Amino acid sequence: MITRREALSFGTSGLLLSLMPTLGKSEEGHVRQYRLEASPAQHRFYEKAKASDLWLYNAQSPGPLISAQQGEVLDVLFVNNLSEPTTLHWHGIRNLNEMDGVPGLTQDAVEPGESFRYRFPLKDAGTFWYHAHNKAWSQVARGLYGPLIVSESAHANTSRDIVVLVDDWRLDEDDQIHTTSLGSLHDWSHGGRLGNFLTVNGHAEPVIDRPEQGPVRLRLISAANARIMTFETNDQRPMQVIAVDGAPCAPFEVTQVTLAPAQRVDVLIKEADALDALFEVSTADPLRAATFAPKPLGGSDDLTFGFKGSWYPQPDAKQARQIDIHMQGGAMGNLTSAKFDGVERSLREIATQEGKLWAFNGEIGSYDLNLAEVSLGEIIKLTVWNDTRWRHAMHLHGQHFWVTSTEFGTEPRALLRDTYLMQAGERAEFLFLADNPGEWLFHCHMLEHHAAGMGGVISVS
Ligand SMILES: [Cu+2]
Repeated sequence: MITRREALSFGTSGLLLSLMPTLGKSEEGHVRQYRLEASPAQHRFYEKAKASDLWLYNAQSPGPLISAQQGEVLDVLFVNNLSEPTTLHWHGIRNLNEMDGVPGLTQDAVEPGESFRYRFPLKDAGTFWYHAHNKAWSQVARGLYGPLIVSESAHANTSRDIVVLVDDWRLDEDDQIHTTSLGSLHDWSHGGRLGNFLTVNGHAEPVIDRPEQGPVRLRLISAANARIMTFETNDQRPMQVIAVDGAPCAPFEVTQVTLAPAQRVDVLIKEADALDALFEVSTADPLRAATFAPKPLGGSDDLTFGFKGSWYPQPDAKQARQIDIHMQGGAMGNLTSAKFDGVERSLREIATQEGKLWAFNGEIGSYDLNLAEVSLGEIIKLTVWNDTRWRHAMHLHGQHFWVTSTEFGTEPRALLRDTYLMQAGERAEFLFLADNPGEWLFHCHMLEHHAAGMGGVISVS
């Protein structure tokens, strides 16, 4: 922890540091250092746009690309220049619990003017992202997120490796964040805050450089609050899925990729010269998300796309301890009453008086809702039943889980994920070896659903 006075003494020169990550060495190995500063900042979503007042990391949308190598230690000095407390969560990282960034559970929120040093080893290579985790439904909607790429070997961010970070913003007619609808009970009880303005890497319909020929890897990341988006390339060209939520998988071919909030999918496109555009096709009016333009390769031309196995094997389900999670609530649901702060009340009353309306096992979720006490080394099977009328992007902190589903077609496929999109009425099993000690949040990543009660804690000790 860094005190306020020390943080201030960094002054503005620290801003320059943030542009130039430094690489030091310690007994833990190489240390990759960054500085991230959360502040109100203006940003233009397209060339002639009005300046939008956002909350950003280092005044950039998205926040700066943090890139590091597997086995390194990531060391981020975080400074909060906002007018309210915040934290940073490193989504998908098998993190140290005290670095997970959940205020009130794994750390105290970082107060305005204060700093916090996040420092943790990077065990896995893959596509991750970081975002605010305090009042995330408001702070992420205002722009507090950025990409985190961990490469397997030498720096992978070559021109054959393209980050495509998508978001849907809810803007008013002056291109400002629609703030009066933040906290809307209608959004919270239905599908969450859906935006009306699509960006890729912080811009509307950007032109993205791609290699003139040969393969290219797109690292698709969704920073949307709640919208589920589907992408395809021009002419619905085949894409090979090579990693899901950061974790490499045996490659398979698709023509569309659906991304729920917080999910990542890495696709390999074998012939970059045929890649002209990316479209978002989840609505009746397909949108051009980005255009690709050829550019001669500079720097490294390395290609390391070979599948060498997943991060870790699927544990034996027969050995697993089953933990049932019954999801209920929301609009048009079957939940009439639930426990809130230990007291059973009607859902209508809890919704109107407390702004809460989603429950796990009959209880409105919070950091006090303990879903399970798990022993370190136990194999766990979360049997999750989405008994609501809505889809939910269920996210487990601290470890990935195996889930077998037909999300990518008709054949069941087992994938290692950290965020799984559950269809209404779906039952799914999340299988994992609980080898990371700590208090881990399990919640819906439709950020309004989490805020309205869809979250609980799994303790591993
Ligand atoms: Cu949800």
